[in-house]
Amino acid sequence: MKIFHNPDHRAHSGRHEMYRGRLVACHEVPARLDHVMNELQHRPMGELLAPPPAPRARLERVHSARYLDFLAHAWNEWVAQDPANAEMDVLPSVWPARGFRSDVPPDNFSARVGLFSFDAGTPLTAGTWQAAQTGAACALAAADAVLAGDRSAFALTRPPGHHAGPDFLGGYCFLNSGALAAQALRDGGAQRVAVLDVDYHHGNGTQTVFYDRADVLTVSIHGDPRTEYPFYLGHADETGEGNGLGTNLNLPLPRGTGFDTWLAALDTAIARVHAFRADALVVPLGLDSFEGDPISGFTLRSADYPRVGERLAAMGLPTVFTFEGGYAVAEVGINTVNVLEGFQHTRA
Ligand code: OKP
Ligand code: ZN
Repeated sequence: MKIFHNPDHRAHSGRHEMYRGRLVACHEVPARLDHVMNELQHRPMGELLAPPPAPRARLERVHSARYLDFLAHAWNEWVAQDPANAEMDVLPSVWPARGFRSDVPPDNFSARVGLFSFDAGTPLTAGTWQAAQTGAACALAAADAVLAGDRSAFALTRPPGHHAGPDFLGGYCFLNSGALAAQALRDGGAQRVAVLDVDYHHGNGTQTVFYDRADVLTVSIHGDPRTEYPFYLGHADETGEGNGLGTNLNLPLPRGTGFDTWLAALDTAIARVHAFRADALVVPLGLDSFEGDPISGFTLRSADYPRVGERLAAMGLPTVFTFEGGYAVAEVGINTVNVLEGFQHTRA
């Protein structure tokens, strides 16, 4: 499979995230992707390519113009407020909860940061926009490869994407790679696209992008939001709305869930994708279901991941993978390539 990697990913390197009332070191670090690249040197899975730039119009298929403008200018605005800000990351501290207006973007910069975000754990840095744009380009290039006839392609990029919505960042995510890939597949001629999100955390951004649409099925297997991030979405009773009623499936599982139960959920997810008669598949591939993940609660082992790839390959659909979470940094390369290897050696 072609692997579109993000040569600009290092430009996004957060200094800190808010956690239990303090600023702590970021989990979502450049070394994560370096470990995957390194493992791919030992176990090549396909051609490693840099993507062509992403036209703004393709980003606007998923994200609002005012959100993209905000991201493009946020760092300059932040530093313009005070040159000393260049030594700090942007984090929000005020948000419009229910009853507040979100249709009038405030002139005040901090207030605008809050308007376009949902947590204080997603630092925006000098290089975030560049890294995010090239990451989106990876997702689009992977979708284009599949549209051109490739069986599969991998958008190997960070920051991740699946928590980012039409006009908000959060959960370490800025532009939604999986949603951009799914939309690109639709725009390129796929009639029905399924997104099967296997990251430990609910793919709230992707769900929100497609919630009222019948042409894209969104399925997510994740830690139960009653106890797990992102907390406010991802319950089993969220099934879609309007035209999209019946085209969202959430499979929340309790902390401590092991591979057998997880695999049964994957089979449920796969059955739904088949029932939907999808003609292309997007897999937001998070490796934070791993037992050693420092911020997650499932207990999958490295040896389980090839079987995940096998199951996905057996679906027989043109498939775009996007790299999402996975914070056991030393193992994330092995676990990622294990999935790809299982996929590669299996035919439908
Ligand atoms: C992003 B992805 C830990 C608190 C949780 C947000 C987790 C985002 C996960 N300090 N912070 O889905 O892997
Ligand atoms: Zn995650």
